[in-house]
Amino acid sequence: MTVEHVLTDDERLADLSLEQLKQLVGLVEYDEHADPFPVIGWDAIVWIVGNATQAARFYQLAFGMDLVAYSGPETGNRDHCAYVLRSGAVRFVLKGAVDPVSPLVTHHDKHGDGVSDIALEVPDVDACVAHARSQGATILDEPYELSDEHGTVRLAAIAAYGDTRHTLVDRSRYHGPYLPGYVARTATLPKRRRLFQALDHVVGNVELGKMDEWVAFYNRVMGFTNMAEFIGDDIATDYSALMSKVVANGNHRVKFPLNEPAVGKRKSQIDEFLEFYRGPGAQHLALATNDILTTVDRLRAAGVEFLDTPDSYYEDPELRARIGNVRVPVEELQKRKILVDRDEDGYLLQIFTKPIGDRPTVFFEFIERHGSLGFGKGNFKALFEAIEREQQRRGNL
Ligand code: TYF
Ligand code: FE
Repeated sequence: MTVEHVLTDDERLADLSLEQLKQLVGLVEYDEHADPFPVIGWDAIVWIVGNATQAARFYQLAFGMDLVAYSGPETGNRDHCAYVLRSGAVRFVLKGAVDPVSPLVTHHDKHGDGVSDIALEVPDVDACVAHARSQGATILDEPYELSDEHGTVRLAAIAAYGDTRHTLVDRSRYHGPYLPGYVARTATLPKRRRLFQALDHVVGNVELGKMDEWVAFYNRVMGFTNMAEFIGDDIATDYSALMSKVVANGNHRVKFPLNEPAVGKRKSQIDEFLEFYRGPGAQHLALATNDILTTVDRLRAAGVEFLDTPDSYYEDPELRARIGNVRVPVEELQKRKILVDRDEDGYLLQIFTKPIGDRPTVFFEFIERHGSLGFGKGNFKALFEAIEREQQRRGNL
């Protein structure tokens, strides 16, 4: 039996239709009743940063996100400031320590700015935790509840790669702006255009030899299945970069590519991440947009820097023939350094930022899907060469 898709509250709030969402991130139908660990979708990406007050401004001013909630000393939270931002169905929570002995200080000291929690919305927290425990997962927080005048949320947390965690959230009985402890807060900024509508995938970098272990973790503990795309030894040794496999939840809203470094002649980009993040962690977040040209123009105008793509990429006759016709002339993509990939199902447009913080660690991808359910495998050579040029400029290659 297949279950019809339904939109999550966040997607409905963002005025997305099911058709739009299918196009944006690629959804599939599946039998939820056979799923040992049902996941509705993303709940939030929680960041720990050195200065949440300034980072929140950056994501509002440059990424066009909206401030929706806040927690901090003014609301009785003496440990840290936390800003909740939205763009379409995407929710970021930016946390920065106020108390000099906050546990957030330890996390930031080790990792720099980064993702601490990839939180997922689930219909039954207890069932997920029971299954995870039976499969040997580390339960970081046993199921617990938080309540305020807006209702009750049930949560738990399990450990993922490195210091990354998955908080599991049942917010079906809650109607507040984020979680109990947060107050609704908006900012009076000029009206900005929404630059992305949904989160497409979050990539994890793990140590050499650990990729298959983490794929098995997501298979066993969270019932995720493997997607077709993978990067094996062939690409790894040719481009000295990485090996990669992708797992997804039942409906494919949540997709996790997992990378490990390849042993090549040079220092892999994944080794550089592992060195500067001091261990495994979230490498990039792919944000889905239905107008990547405008998104890139606005981001560039706000000072966001992207990886460069040489003109030879667009002039390559083999690539031209392979990608065929896309919705705009290739020159429009070339002007903006946007990459194209095509597979049996359709095509996708994508572009990658440089690392967004001080350390050469986490960065963003913007992606516009037109049928393709892949991750841009055809672009790996051009992309990895661009990443290696940056690595060289940083003196890490
Ligand atoms: O998510 C992916 O798999 C693609 C490809 O350092 C990719 O976006 C993989 C590794 C990387 C950059 C992009
Ligand atoms: Fe990606």
